[in-house]
Amino acid sequence: MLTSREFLKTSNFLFRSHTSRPRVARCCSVKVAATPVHTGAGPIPSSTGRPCRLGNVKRKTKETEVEVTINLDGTGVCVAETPVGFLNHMLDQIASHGLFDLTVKANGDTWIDDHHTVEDIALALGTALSQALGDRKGIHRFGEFSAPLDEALTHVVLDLSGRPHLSCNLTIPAQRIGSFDTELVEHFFMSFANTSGTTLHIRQLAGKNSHHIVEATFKAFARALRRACEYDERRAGQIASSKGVLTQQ
Ligand SMILES: [Mn+2]
Repeated sequence: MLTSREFLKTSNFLFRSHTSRPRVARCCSVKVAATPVHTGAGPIPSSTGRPCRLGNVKRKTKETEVEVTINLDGTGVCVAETPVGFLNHMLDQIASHGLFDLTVKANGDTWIDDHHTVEDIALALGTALSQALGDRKGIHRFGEFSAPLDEALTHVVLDLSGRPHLSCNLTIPAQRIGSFDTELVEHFFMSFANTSGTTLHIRQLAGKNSHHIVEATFKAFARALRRACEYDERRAGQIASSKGVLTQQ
Protein backbone atom coordinates (compact mmCIF):
# COMPACT_ATOMS: atom_id res chain seq x y z
CA MET A 1 0.00 0.00 0.00
CA LEU A 2 1.50 3.33 -1.07
CA THR A 3 1.49 6.29 1.26
CA SER A 4 -0.17 9.41 -0.12
CA ARG A 5 3.28 10.89 -0.58
CA GLU A 6 4.53 7.88 -2.55
CA PHE A 7 1.34 7.85 -4.62
CA LEU A 8 1.73 11.51 -5.52
CA LYS A 9 5.38 11.00 -6.45
CA THR A 10 4.71 8.00 -8.68
CA SER A 11 1.88 9.96 -10.35
CA ASN A 12 4.30 12.72 -11.36
CA PHE A 13 2.92 15.18 -8.86
CA LEU A 14 5.33 17.64 -7.37
CA PHE A 15 5.25 16.96 -3.63
CA ARG A 16 6.40 19.65 -1.25
CA SER A 17 6.36 18.59 2.36
CA HIS A 18 7.94 21.76 3.65
CA THR A 19 6.80 25.29 3.09
CA SER A 20 8.00 28.55 4.54
CA ARG A 21 4.57 30.12 4.27
CA PRO A 22 3.07 31.13 7.60
CA ARG A 23 0.30 29.06 9.20
CA VAL A 24 0.51 26.16 6.71
CA ALA A 25 3.78 24.63 7.86
CA ARG A 26 2.18 21.23 8.54
CA CYS A 27 0.08 21.13 5.39
CA CYS A 28 0.74 19.26 2.18
CA SER A 29 0.85 21.44 -0.92
CA VAL A 30 -0.05 19.81 -4.24
CA LYS A 31 0.48 21.55 -7.58
CA VAL A 32 -1.02 20.05 -10.70
CA ALA A 33 1.16 20.76 -13.73
CA ALA A 34 0.16 20.31 -17.36
CA THR A 35 3.77 19.75 -18.39
CA PRO A 36 4.95 16.22 -17.55
CA VAL A 37 7.78 15.97 -15.03
CA HIS A 38 11.06 15.54 -16.89
CA THR A 39 12.66 12.19 -16.14
CA GLY A 40 15.95 13.03 -17.85
CA ALA A 41 15.26 10.70 -20.81
CA GLY A 42 15.65 13.09 -23.74
CA PRO A 43 14.18 16.53 -24.32
CA ILE A 44 10.62 17.36 -23.28
CA PRO A 45 8.44 17.78 -26.38
CA SER A 46 6.41 20.99 -26.42
CA SER A 47 3.13 21.92 -28.11
CA THR A 48 5.24 23.38 -30.96
CA GLY A 49 6.65 19.91 -31.71
CA ARG A 50 10.15 21.15 -30.93
CA PRO A 51 12.04 20.42 -27.72
CA CYS A 52 11.14 22.75 -24.85
CA ARG A 53 13.59 25.57 -24.35
CA LEU A 54 14.81 25.42 -20.76
CA GLY A 55 16.96 27.59 -18.54
CA ASN A 56 18.16 26.94 -15.01
CA VAL A 57 20.22 29.35 -12.93
CA LYS A 58 21.47 29.11 -9.38
CA ARG A 59 22.88 32.26 -7.88
CA LYS A 60 24.36 32.49 -4.40
CA THR A 61 25.92 35.49 -2.71
CA LYS A 62 26.30 36.65 0.89
CA GLU A 63 23.02 38.52 0.41
CA THR A 64 20.78 36.05 -1.39
CA GLU A 65 20.33 32.51 -2.68
CA VAL A 66 18.20 32.19 -5.80
CA GLU A 67 17.24 29.38 -8.16
CA VAL A 68 15.22 30.05 -11.31
CA THR A 69 14.00 27.45 -13.77
CA ILE A 70 12.11 28.51 -16.88
CA ASN A 71 10.50 26.59 -19.73
CA LEU A 72 9.70 29.02 -22.54
CA ASP A 73 7.37 26.49 -24.15
CA GLY A 74 5.32 25.80 -21.07
CA THR A 75 1.71 26.22 -20.10
CA GLY A 76 1.88 28.97 -17.48
CA VAL A 77 2.63 26.94 -14.35
CA CYS A 78 4.30 29.04 -11.66
CA VAL A 79 5.94 27.97 -8.42
CA ALA A 80 7.14 31.15 -6.72
CA GLU A 81 8.59 30.62 -3.28
CA THR A 82 10.29 33.82 -2.27
CA PRO A 83 10.00 35.87 0.92
CA VAL A 84 8.57 38.79 -1.10
CA GLY A 85 4.84 38.13 -1.36
CA PHE A 86 4.01 40.84 -3.88
CA LEU A 87 6.84 39.69 -6.15
CA ASN A 88 5.47 36.11 -6.04
CA HIS A 89 2.19 37.54 -7.34
CA MET A 90 4.04 39.34 -10.17
CA LEU A 91 6.10 36.23 -11.08
CA ASP A 92 2.78 34.43 -11.39
CA GLN A 93 1.69 37.10 -13.91
CA ILE A 94 4.85 36.51 -15.97
CA ALA A 95 4.26 32.75 -16.05
CA SER A 96 0.53 32.71 -16.65
CA HIS A 97 0.39 35.49 -19.27
CA GLY A 98 3.70 34.52 -20.90
CA LEU A 99 2.76 30.81 -20.95
CA PHE A 100 6.11 30.05 -19.36
CA ASP A 101 6.59 27.37 -16.73
CA LEU A 102 8.49 29.21 -14.06
CA THR A 103 9.94 28.07 -10.75
CA VAL A 104 11.58 30.66 -8.53
CA LYS A 105 12.96 29.72 -5.13
CA ALA A 106 14.76 32.39 -3.18
CA ASN A 107 15.93 33.46 0.23
CA GLY A 108 17.60 36.73 1.02
CA ASP A 109 18.46 39.38 3.55
CA THR A 110 14.91 40.71 3.73
CA TRP A 111 15.54 41.75 7.33
CA ILE A 112 17.35 44.69 5.70
CA ASP A 113 14.76 45.22 2.96
CA ASP A 114 13.62 43.44 -0.22
CA HIS A 115 16.15 45.17 -2.48
CA HIS A 116 18.82 42.47 -2.86
CA THR A 117 16.30 39.66 -3.12
CA VAL A 118 14.19 41.34 -5.83
CA GLU A 119 17.26 42.44 -7.77
CA ASP A 120 18.94 39.02 -7.67
CA ILE A 121 15.76 37.20 -8.70
CA ALA A 122 15.48 39.52 -11.72
CA LEU A 123 19.17 38.97 -12.59
CA ALA A 124 18.73 35.19 -12.38
CA LEU A 125 15.49 35.32 -14.39
CA GLY A 126 17.24 37.27 -17.14
CA THR A 127 20.15 34.84 -17.22
CA ALA A 128 17.78 31.84 -17.30
CA LEU A 129 15.80 33.39 -20.15
CA SER A 130 18.97 34.05 -22.15
CA GLN A 131 20.14 30.49 -21.51
CA ALA A 132 16.78 29.08 -22.67
CA LEU A 133 16.83 31.22 -25.83
CA GLY A 134 20.30 29.98 -26.79
CA ASP A 135 21.37 31.50 -30.12
CA ARG A 136 17.88 33.06 -30.52
CA LYS A 137 17.39 31.42 -33.92
CA GLY A 138 13.92 31.55 -35.45
CA ILE A 139 12.22 33.68 -32.80
CA HIS A 140 10.11 36.78 -33.44
CA ARG A 141 12.65 38.80 -31.42
CA PHE A 142 10.30 41.80 -31.03
CA GLY A 143 7.20 41.85 -28.86
CA GLU A 144 4.76 44.47 -27.67
CA PHE A 145 1.56 44.51 -25.71
CA SER A 146 -0.72 46.97 -23.98
CA ALA A 147 -2.48 45.58 -20.92
CA PRO A 148 -5.23 47.27 -18.95
CA LEU A 149 -6.18 46.54 -15.38
CA ASP A 150 -9.27 48.58 -14.60
CA GLU A 151 -8.19 52.24 -14.85
CA ALA A 152 -4.49 51.36 -15.37
CA LEU A 153 -2.99 50.82 -18.83
CA THR A 154 0.65 50.03 -19.62
CA HIS A 155 2.35 49.58 -22.98
CA VAL A 156 5.48 47.40 -23.12
CA VAL A 157 7.73 47.10 -26.17
CA LEU A 158 10.76 44.83 -26.11
CA ASP A 159 13.49 43.51 -28.36
CA LEU A 160 15.54 40.41 -27.51
CA SER A 161 18.41 42.12 -29.26
CA GLY A 162 21.24 41.19 -26.91
CA ARG A 163 21.49 44.92 -26.09
CA PRO A 164 20.45 45.72 -22.51
CA HIS A 165 18.44 48.91 -22.17
CA LEU A 166 15.52 50.08 -20.05
CA SER A 167 13.31 53.12 -20.54
CA CYS A 168 10.58 53.22 -17.93
CA ASN A 169 8.18 56.07 -17.19
CA LEU A 170 6.07 54.44 -14.48
CA THR A 171 4.63 56.90 -11.99
CA ILE A 172 3.49 54.83 -9.05
CA PRO A 173 1.75 57.04 -6.48
CA ALA A 174 2.26 54.85 -3.39
CA GLN A 175 5.74 54.25 -2.04
CA ARG A 176 4.65 50.82 -0.87
CA ILE A 177 2.19 48.14 -1.96
CA GLY A 178 1.71 46.15 1.24
CA SER A 179 5.31 45.95 2.41
CA PHE A 180 6.70 46.03 -1.15
CA ASP A 181 8.76 49.10 -2.05
CA THR A 182 7.43 50.27 -5.45
CA GLU A 183 10.86 51.69 -6.35
CA LEU A 184 11.91 48.07 -6.88
CA VAL A 185 9.62 47.64 -9.90
CA GLU A 186 11.90 49.65 -12.18
CA HIS A 187 14.96 48.04 -10.58
CA PHE A 188 13.52 44.58 -11.33
CA PHE A 189 13.12 45.41 -15.02
CA MET A 190 16.54 47.04 -15.22
CA SER A 191 18.21 43.97 -13.71
CA PHE A 192 16.25 41.65 -16.02
CA ALA A 193 17.21 43.71 -19.10
CA ASN A 194 20.88 43.64 -18.13
CA THR A 195 21.28 39.86 -17.89
CA SER A 196 18.78 38.84 -20.58
CA GLY A 197 20.11 41.24 -23.20
CA THR A 198 16.72 42.87 -23.71
CA THR A 199 15.88 46.35 -24.93
CA LEU A 200 12.83 47.17 -22.86
CA HIS A 201 10.50 50.16 -23.02
CA ILE A 202 7.72 50.56 -20.49
CA ARG A 203 5.15 53.33 -20.92
CA GLN A 204 2.40 53.93 -18.44
CA LEU A 205 -0.56 55.31 -20.40
CA ALA A 206 -3.04 55.55 -17.51
CA GLY A 207 -3.53 54.54 -13.89
CA LYS A 208 -4.16 55.77 -10.39
CA ASN A 209 -4.05 52.68 -8.20
CA SER A 210 -0.47 51.53 -7.52
CA HIS A 211 -1.30 47.80 -7.43
CA HIS A 212 -3.20 48.11 -10.73
CA ILE A 213 -0.37 50.04 -12.41
CA VAL A 214 2.28 47.49 -11.45
CA GLU A 215 0.15 44.45 -12.25
CA ALA A 216 -0.83 45.85 -15.67
CA THR A 217 2.88 46.40 -16.34
CA PHE A 218 3.83 42.81 -15.51
CA LYS A 219 0.93 41.48 -17.61
CA ALA A 220 1.96 43.58 -20.62
CA PHE A 221 5.59 42.55 -20.11
CA ALA A 222 4.62 38.86 -20.00
CA ARG A 223 2.57 39.04 -23.21
CA ALA A 224 5.24 41.03 -25.04
CA LEU A 225 7.94 38.59 -23.91
CA ARG A 226 5.83 35.60 -24.96
CA ARG A 227 5.49 36.98 -28.48
CA ALA A 228 9.20 37.85 -28.75
CA CYS A 229 10.24 34.34 -27.60
CA GLU A 230 7.82 32.46 -29.83
CA TYR A 231 8.97 31.02 -33.14
CA ASP A 232 8.27 32.99 -36.30
CA GLU A 233 7.35 30.22 -38.74
CA ARG A 234 8.24 32.38 -41.77
CA ARG A 235 11.70 32.94 -40.28
CA ALA A 236 12.41 29.20 -40.74
CA GLY A 237 15.04 28.95 -38.01
CA GLN A 238 17.09 31.93 -39.15
CA ILE A 239 18.31 34.65 -36.80
CA ALA A 240 16.09 37.75 -37.06
CA SER A 241 18.99 40.15 -37.52
CA SER A 242 20.64 41.71 -40.56
CA LYS A 243 23.84 41.46 -38.54
CA GLY A 244 23.32 37.72 -38.06
CA VAL A 245 23.75 37.79 -34.26
CA LEU A 246 21.35 38.44 -31.38
CA THR A 247 23.50 37.39 -28.48
CA GLN A 248 25.88 39.46 -26.43
CA GLN A 249 29.42 39.00 -27.66
MN1 LIG B 1 20.54 47.40 -6.57
